[in-house]
Amino acid sequence: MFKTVATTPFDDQKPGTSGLRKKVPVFQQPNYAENFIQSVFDSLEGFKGKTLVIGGDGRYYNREVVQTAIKMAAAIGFGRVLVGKGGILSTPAASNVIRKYKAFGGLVLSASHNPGGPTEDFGIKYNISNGGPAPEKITEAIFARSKTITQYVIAEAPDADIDTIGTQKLGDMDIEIIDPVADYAALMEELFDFDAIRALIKSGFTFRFDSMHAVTGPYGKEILEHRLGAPEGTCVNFVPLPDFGGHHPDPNLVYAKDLYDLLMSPDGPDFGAASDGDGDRNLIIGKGIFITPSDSLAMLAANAHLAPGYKAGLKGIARSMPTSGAADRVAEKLGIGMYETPTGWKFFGNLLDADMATICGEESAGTGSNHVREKDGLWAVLLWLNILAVRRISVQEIASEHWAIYGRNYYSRHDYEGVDTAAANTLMEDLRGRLPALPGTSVQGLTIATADDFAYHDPVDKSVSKNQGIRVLFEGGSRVVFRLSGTGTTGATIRVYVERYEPDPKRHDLETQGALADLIRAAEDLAGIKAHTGRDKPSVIT
Ligand code: VG1
Ligand code: CO
Repeated sequence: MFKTVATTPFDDQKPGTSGLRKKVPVFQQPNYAENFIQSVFDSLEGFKGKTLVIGGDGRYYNREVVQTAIKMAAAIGFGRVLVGKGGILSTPAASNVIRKYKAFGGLVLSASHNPGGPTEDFGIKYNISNGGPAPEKITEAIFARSKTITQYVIAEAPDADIDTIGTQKLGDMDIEIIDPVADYAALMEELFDFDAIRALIKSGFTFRFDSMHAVTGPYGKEILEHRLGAPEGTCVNFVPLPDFGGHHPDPNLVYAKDLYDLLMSPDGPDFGAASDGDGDRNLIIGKGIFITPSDSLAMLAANAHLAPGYKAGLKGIARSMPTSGAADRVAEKLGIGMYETPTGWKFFGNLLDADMATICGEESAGTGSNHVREKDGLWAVLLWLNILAVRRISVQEIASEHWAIYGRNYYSRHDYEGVDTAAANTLMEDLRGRLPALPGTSVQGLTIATADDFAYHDPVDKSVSKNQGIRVLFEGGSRVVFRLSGTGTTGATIRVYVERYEPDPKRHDLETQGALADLIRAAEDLAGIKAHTGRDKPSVIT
């Protein structure tokens, strides 16, 4: 019942920041998904008879690749696959299932916040037994294997019934179809004070959770409306669609503008949140105030002890390098460790496993903790709700109080999307070449203190990851960071991260772009974005 199929390598199967992401038609080429999945299996050892978790965000082509993965897992010798019903598992839910059922690993099918549909994006990511994304050592092995692969093995069998909960057999392998929401919801009930949140809602507190027609729809409905008693209508866009209704399922101020506008209107709700395609990102907006993800990380860390799951306090905080330094000040005050990692959740795994960090975050709307090994959108929403339920003050008040204590890190990211790849590479190369000469010079009246290309030395496994983003630090603590995205599928995306620290409470209510204007000009002067790319403004500002 198993067959061996001869194949030839594709040269473009290098996993990026978070797995392999390509346009659907690329994945639909004969053997393309099979080659990558076989390359994953060929890079692993000791999985015979063990469990593999399979699930995805429900985007176009999800069901087809779920079937392929099941048949290949059977052929290669896994003993059991756990598959989310309908092929659905949010990324954090998949991480939880891997951990809870002590699986060997998991295949998470998603292109996250990228659009979906027949001509849009699809992706495959492998997660290891701790529930987290495979570290670089494994992704490099997968890429190396994909370049030499000559065959793959697959079961010749009808498709499994992935829409009925229960167990089926494929050869010796068990296929267990599980409820995608139940285990995750149970974990959230352990971490958070559902009674307190219920009481908050009963008291008249109103909020909206926007799933952007992506995977958190059923999770939000079950947890927020059914278990916490939020009125129907709290969850919007909660029916997952294979093309996300034609939108970018990216919870930022551009793609979740409706939510933002609602929260800025005087008769809007008290709190608004959204999540992305695969459910690992979060957008947090209070009435009249957007909380940047970097600030959200800092505010959650400062208040996390108010939730039952974190009442013992935090061991440490970790953030990606481009994320603002707001959380660093919280760590300093709490007297706990602070770790700065490259972009991408895979770098947090070791710190979480070693119990050096409890909460982690990225400026790209990713926050999470040691409860799983992925960032977790709904978790962040629930932690905010738990804090609001205990403190009974507004989001605005939490933010103002936080800035008064710690100072404010004004922060913004400017993305130049779909730029010519060669031009983007030249821009980075040019800038890299000029780094040694920058310290001591001035740009837009700002004196450069240091300039480097970030390299990470993992304190746990001692691995080194180089070229993780160019950072230019100015005297006084402001900085600009430049890096190329590793998740896009069309051309290159240049990300420019801009940050200014403002200790003076009298200057905590400035408009963000204005507060950063000289740094934004400095970034242009330093990198020559217009000269290299022809773009005179970013395509997305977050
Ligand atoms: C982006 C974000 C990064 C995040 C990654 C995956 O990567 O910047 O912080 O971890 O997406 O998130 P890049 O390389 O494009 O900057 V998700 O929600 O797309 O899995
Ligand atoms: Co995501």
